[in-house]
Amino acid sequence: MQERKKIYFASDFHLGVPTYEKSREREDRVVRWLDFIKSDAAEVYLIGDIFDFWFEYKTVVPKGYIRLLGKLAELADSGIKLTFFKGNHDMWMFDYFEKELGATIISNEKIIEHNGKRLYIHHGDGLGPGDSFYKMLKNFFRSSVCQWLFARLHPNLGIGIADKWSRGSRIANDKKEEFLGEENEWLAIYSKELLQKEHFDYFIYGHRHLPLDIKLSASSRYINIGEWIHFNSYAVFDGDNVELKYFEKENL
Ligand SMILES: [Mn+2]
Repeated sequence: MQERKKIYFASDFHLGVPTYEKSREREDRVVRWLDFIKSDAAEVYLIGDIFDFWFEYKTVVPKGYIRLLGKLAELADSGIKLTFFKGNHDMWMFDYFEKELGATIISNEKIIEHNGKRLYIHHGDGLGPGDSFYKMLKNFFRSSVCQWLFARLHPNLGIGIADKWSRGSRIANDKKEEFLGEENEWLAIYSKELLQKEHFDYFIYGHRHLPLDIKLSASSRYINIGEWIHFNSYAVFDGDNVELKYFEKENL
């Protein structure tokens, strides 16, 4: 077997929308991707919006996603380390994946260092200039009061409301994002600000739903890992370089 040394990054599968069938197709693709990478993966980072909606009650989790969860369990049991980031769609992950998959759950950013390379990783929501309404909403949704109140609703009602809401999102309606020019890419702006204070070789985000690889300085790049409705895009770090890649591009 090949030596396991790579770190893989993917996000924004948005499983659950727009229909069960479409979501299953995507879930099957993600499972094929996990099979494809498992022989040389040391770690897999799922950096948010894996589920279009997720909420964990004390004793109940949402139905579905059984193939993905089974495959992740297989990888975890074979020694691959899993890290989940909370996205804006699935911020209500608590300890289920920690308990079942031995995964680490990250709420905000995570900085990793390998071979002298520094990587800054974040889902990408609520960063950079503007968007103060969203930032406020995010604080409220993440508050224990809000979570406690939501958990008091019967799951059929709570998840029912959430499903209705998420079906209105751009991604659920098959909208492809467009590049706005480097000067308008807020995550590039935010990354450049961070670079003033400390060095990072790579910034890796999701959330933008657009695969991007932008040079920020002579030794820093901003990689956005896109989404899996139109792109099947992911990134891989081999200990030296981060590369943006596409899975089963011929089927898109
Ligand atoms: Mn997303």
